[in-house]
Parts: sequence; structure tokens; C-alpha cells
Amino acid sequence: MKVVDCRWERVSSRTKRKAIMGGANIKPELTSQLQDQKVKSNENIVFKCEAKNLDDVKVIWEKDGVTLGLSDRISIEQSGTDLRLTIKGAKGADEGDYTLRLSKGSDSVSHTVKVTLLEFDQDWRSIDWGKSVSIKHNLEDLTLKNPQVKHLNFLLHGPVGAGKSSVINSIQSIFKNRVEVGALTAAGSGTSFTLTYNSHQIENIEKKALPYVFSDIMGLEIADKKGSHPDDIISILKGHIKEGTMFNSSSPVSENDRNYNSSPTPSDKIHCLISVLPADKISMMEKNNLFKKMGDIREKASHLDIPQVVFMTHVDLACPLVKDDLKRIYSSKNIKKKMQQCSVLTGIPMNCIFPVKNYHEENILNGNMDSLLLDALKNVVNFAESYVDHLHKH
Ligand SMILES: Nc1nc2c(ncn2[C@@H]2O[C@H](COP(=O)(O)OP(=O)(O)OP(=O)(O)O)[C@@H](O)[C@H]2O)c(=O)[nH]1
Ligand SMILES: [Mg+2]
Repeated sequence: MKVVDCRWERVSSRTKRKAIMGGANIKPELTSQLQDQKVKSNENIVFKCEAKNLDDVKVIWEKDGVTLGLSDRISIEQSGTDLRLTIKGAKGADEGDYTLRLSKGSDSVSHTVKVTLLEFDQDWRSIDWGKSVSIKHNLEDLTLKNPQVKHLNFLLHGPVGAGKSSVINSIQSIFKNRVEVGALTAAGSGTSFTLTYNSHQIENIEKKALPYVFSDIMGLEIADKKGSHPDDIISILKGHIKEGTMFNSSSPVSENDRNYNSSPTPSDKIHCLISVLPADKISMMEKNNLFKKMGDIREKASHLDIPQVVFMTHVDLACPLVKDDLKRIYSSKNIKKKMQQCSVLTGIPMNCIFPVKNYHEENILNGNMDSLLLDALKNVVNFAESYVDHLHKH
């Protein structure tokens, strides 16, 4: 603590003299405020603040009411009017309320702020980041156990602009080894861009057809009058709708329609229903009736025992941490919270929710994006495989 300046000065009032004699009655004062902090794992937490009248003042830093002392992680500094607390390498236990307290005799001034960690100390789900090539090869070489089924059919449903077409393009891109735009995407439109029922069989670089077919349908729109009719989607699940069918949102495809397949084979059915939800808009969606519509479809899929998952897209827009480094996807608290919201809203358990980042502005492939998408694909392929296996045995 500093030595107080005791110079004698001629002063007009008794009070002022007393103050200068030792700063006895001058209260410490904070001249700038501490700020709440949201920090990444391992980042340094630094609190800076300015104060005046610090002579004879005890400077105390507290965390959740307990006084902090110096350690190899904690440094407490004072230089003139500048006060600083640094905590090296933030971790989960550092979250809490931090108080700076300046006290002198019975006078005391304090300010409390919050530290929140944007990340968990460890990834809560593991993923093989470096193994995208071998996972890709395994998926290329897969032979289906059920001889009646030629390929696994995945149906993507979800709101307009959720990234359904982009999911297909992204998966196709990985197997083609270059960025593809086969299933057209729409930039920023409010109404659905995909109007017909289109199927895309994934091919590899040698143009070999892989046993994965993705169907991309018109987005389920907020207004009831627009978007795919839920009855059409249920017909798709059962394998009644042929490729290329144009949807009419006011009247579903009937049994008399030439696009109606009245005797679907196991190969025509949907083997996994993928709800595509954009991470950055989940909170907004809670308020509209989209989830009711999606819920009706999922209920039908459940009656048919079709496995169901969520692909949560736009993760880059939902979390700046993930935008900077996709590998932080399973340490980001924000992303986990969004996934939990998806789970609550859809009733689909967390282990069937896969956050993905689609190719949308990139021109070249990215190993981390591939890893995340392939991890999701590997899981849905397993679920669909079990389902078709079950169809075969029963
Ligand atoms: N930032 C970001 N943008 C994405 C992502 N996925 C898709 N997009 C963009 O979001 C927009 C809509 O994507 P689409 O794939 O057309 O969405 P959709 O669900 O097929 O839309 P409809 O067919 O109209 O129902 C496009 O501009 C995409 O480039 C993502 O993961 N991150
Ligand atoms: Mg689309």
C-alpha cells in the first residue's frame, strides 16, 4: 500500500486541512466502471478500472464474496489510479460475480460484475475431426443389408430457407470433392424456393451412385396457406409420391393423380425424416405454428416407426465462436442451448440433433465442415439402416 503524502499546506478550512494531512476524510471513488465479461475458454479475464482518492485505501477483489489473493493464475495490480485484476486461462470455475471493493475506515465503495464463459471446459460430444476421408470412404462402400431396398431415402423438411437444399448440396459436394450446387438454393427469400418434390441421389467423384437419396421439398411456411401440404408429406413418407411432383398447398396429391404411386415398395418409402432448423432463428420459431405443422408430420412418421433427427443449420450465424472456429461446436454453450431448444420444440432427443454448417459462401471444401456433416450423415445412415433392416425382418 502506498505511503500517504503528509505535506503541510496552508488551507482555509479545518476540513480541507485534515483531508490533505492524510486524505483522512476523502472517500475513495470509482471513476470508471468494470464491465461484464463473456470469455472463451483459456482466454485471460482482465478487469480494468480507474479510481481516485486511493491513499490509505484497501483494494480488495472478490469472487462470489470471497477475497481473491495472488497466485500463478491471478495477478492484482495498481498503477496510479489504474486498478487491474487478471485471471489467466479462463475455465468453468471462473464464472461468477466479481466485486472490486475500495475501503478506507468506515468508507467503502464497490462494484460487482459478472463473468460468463462462452464455452465448456471440454467438448460435451466427441467427433473425429481428422477422419473425414475414412468416414467418407466407409459411406461410399456401404452395402445395404435389406436386399429389397436399393437406397436409403432421407426426407428433409423444415421452414423456408432453413438450408434443406444446402444440406443436399453440401453432402454431394463432399463426395464429389468439389463444391456443388445441384439442389438450387435461395438467398434470403421469404417464400419457398423449392416447389417440387425432388430427389437427389448422391454420387461420388467417379459418378458411382451411392445408396443415399435425399428429397427436398417446399418449405413449411409460417402461414397455413403456403408451403407443402402436411398430407403430401405423409404420402411421401409412405412412398406414394413420385419424383417431380409439383405441390399445391391448398390440395394434396390424391390417389387418382398420375403422380400417386399406389403400391410403393420398401425402396420408395422414407427411411429417415430429417427436420432442418436454422440455429439462428430457433427462438423466433417458437412463436409461430410451424412446429405444430412439423409436429403433425413427425407424429405420422412415429406411427410408421421412421427414425427422426434434426439437422441444425446456420450454426455460424448463431455463435461467433463457431463462426471463427467450427471445431468449437461442441464446446459452445450457445450451440448446446440452441440444440436443447430444438429438442424441446420437436421432442427429438439431443442425441438425434446434429449441428451442421452448410457450404453456402465457400468455393473450396473445408475439412472441418466435412467432418461435421459426415458425422451427421454417418448417424442418419445408421438409423436408416436399422429401420430398413427392421422392415426386412418384419
Ligand atoms: N450462414 C449460413 N447460411 C446457410 C447455411 N445453410 C444454408 N444457408 C443459406 O441459407 C439460404 C437458404 O438456404 P436453402 O438451402 O435454399 O434453404 P431451403 O430450406 O432449401 O429453402 P426453401 O427451398 O426455400 O424452403 C441460402 O442463401 C443458403 O446459402 C449455413 O449453414 N450457414
Ligand atoms: Mg430448397
